[in-house]
Amino acid sequence: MTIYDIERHAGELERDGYTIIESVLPSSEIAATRKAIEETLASEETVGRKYGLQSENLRMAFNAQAKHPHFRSMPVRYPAMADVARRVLGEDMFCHNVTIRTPLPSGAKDHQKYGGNLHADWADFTVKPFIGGQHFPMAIQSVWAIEEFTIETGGPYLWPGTHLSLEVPPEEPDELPPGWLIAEAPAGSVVMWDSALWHSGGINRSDRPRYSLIFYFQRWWIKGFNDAYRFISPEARATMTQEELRMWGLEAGIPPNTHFRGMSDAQITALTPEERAVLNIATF
Ligand SMILES: O=C(O)CCC(=O)C(=O)O
Repeated sequence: MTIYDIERHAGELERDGYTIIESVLPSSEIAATRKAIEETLASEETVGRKYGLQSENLRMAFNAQAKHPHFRSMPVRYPAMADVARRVLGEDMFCHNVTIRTPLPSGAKDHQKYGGNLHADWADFTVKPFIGGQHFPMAIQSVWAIEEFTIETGGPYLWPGTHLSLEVPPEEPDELPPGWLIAEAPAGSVVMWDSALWHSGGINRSDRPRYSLIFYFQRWWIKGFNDAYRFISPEARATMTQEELRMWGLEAGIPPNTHFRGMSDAQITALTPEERAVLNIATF
């Protein structure tokens, strides 16, 4: 089993704003993930095309954790990325969303807000509150390479160090600002960056889709833009392990400071609905 140097990756993330963890996924996992991506994209193709989520240049699906069981368990089965995120964002961080992002080999991209434009992720809470002060990491984007990332396939453009600039990048500049690199890595690797880092999607000039999954880790106390509880059906939730429920923010990773803090899972499960309500354990 590969042992990852979590401290080194967390240190790079804090210093440079990004880190690359190479060859995390075995080839069998890459093949199974491509299949799950294709199935999910195919099932939404009609609506996705109608509303611009799928085009001749790009195929995307948000909240894939709610759409296919394969994606829900990935950050638990391959824990290095969550370990790095925990080291930077705290033990109680959680995964807010996984997006399927598949730039197609058309040699072009849509310069729209689907990762094609220069941006920092969710600058309203990752950059703007800190302007005039000091950077504080609020969230981490992790792009899992389900196809190799090269200049040809369209690895992401990153601007190292810009997470500390306390600036939101210009959205549609005529020319890209200097200082970028293209993140290259073998299939099965993961590129992680501080959500405040300036970045942009690359252009796929190869002959195959650039499959990727984008898992977004954030601090527990940020509400974010979706509610995983209402996306993942009760039937799907019932099949998830405790660790998966915590990973997706469906259960607190750190127990709240209330009456049931000292109780075991078995004791909590045995409580009546009335007792749960009195003890402030969510009943719905
Ligand atoms: O897919 C990529 O290479 C970039 C994705 C991106 O810009 C984002 O997730 O914010």
